[in-house]
Amino acid sequence: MILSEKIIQDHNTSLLAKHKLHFEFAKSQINDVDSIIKRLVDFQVAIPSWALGTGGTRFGRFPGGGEPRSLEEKIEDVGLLHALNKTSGAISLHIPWDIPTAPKDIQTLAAQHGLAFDAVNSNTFQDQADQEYSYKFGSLQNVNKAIRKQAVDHNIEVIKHGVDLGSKSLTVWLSDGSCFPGQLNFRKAFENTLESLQEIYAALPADWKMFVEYKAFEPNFYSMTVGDWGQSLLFANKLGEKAYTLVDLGHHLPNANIEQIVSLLMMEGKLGGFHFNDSKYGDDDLTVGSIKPYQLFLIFNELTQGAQLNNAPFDQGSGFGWMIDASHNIKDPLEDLLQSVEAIQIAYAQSLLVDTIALEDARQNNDVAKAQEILQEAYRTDVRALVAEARIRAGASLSPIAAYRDLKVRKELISERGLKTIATGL
Ligand code: LRH
Ligand code: MN
Repeated sequence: MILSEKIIQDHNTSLLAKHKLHFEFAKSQINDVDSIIKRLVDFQVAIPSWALGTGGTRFGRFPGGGEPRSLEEKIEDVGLLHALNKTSGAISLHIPWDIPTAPKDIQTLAAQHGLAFDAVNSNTFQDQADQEYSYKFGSLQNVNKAIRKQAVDHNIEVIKHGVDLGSKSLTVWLSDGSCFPGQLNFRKAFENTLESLQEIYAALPADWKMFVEYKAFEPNFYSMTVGDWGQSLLFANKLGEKAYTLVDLGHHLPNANIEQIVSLLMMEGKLGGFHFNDSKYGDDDLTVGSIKPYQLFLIFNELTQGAQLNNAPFDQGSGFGWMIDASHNIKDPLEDLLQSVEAIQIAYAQSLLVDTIALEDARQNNDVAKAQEILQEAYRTDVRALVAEARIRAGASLSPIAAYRDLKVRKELISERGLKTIATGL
């Protein structure tokens, strides 16, 4: 299914008058809206290929129909999202869930939908049918050298797929760790993992990056070998200048101060990118901004200020990995992703409103209440009209969810693909 710009423009017609009112009011409240809108138009978020179907838990999975049956149909679905918001201009593949058997055709198809390929993801947290050794007791950390080699070879194969598609980065998330005290020699596990990552690092093309993604727990529940930002940064620093830390918002212990982690990783120049989602308890992979929107704003506040301090803007082409990593148990996957992209754009726009000079001044005077007032002035400013204006200037929908529903996209996908289709992924 393709959503032409004409169909979307026609759907915008009935919404334009109300938008113009909101936008005029926003312009009366906010300085220099045009530069903010330009940055919103330039800011692209990558969609995970593994989150285009209905996710599930060990307790159950309730697919909603019309799910993509192939990589081609997944690219089509990301194309639908990008047509609706012109902010989903990249797809992040997970191997072997989405092996591009005909990379040239896949690249052409993606280009037809205006899509690029962001980071490719390896998978040594599941055993594949044709696999010689099991990763039950870990992959890159494993006490058995042959198993570590199997995992290293897989990551090098994933890089090859990425090169074929024009991707420029590899994300390595390891489920490695232990479930019981005494099970693991932590130092040996770290050293084995580092040695293995160094072999993978050596296989990276010159202009590639490696993102080392950390996670506090699950599927191991006593220790994770890349368990927090400190361990990930240790690996990234030991590996070299092409290695960075990737922050998945759901991978922290309860109440972790993620915005402080982001600030320090920006300071070190070792923040590689994000897996955006939201959570209340664990790695819940919920819609971005659905549980802790203020935390998302505070994270973008550190990103925006960090970029200013580093004099390294983080818009398109900055090589940052801006990716969503979510799992849709009860929402329509495409609606969930549209809401997530919107929440990211809103937090980014709000962060651009922060009066950083006044904020620094309040901080220098320990005027804590004033500092909060300055931050919340930005957070409490309604920027939705700016985000919507950025979309129509990019040829997209004023209201992606309304368009998605009014144009009966899911109904059309079900009639094309059927009710019982299951997408590869989590
Ligand atoms: C692990 C993770 C990782 C992916 C997987 C799909 O929880 O966040 O980024 O490989 O989800
Ligand atoms: Mn992730």
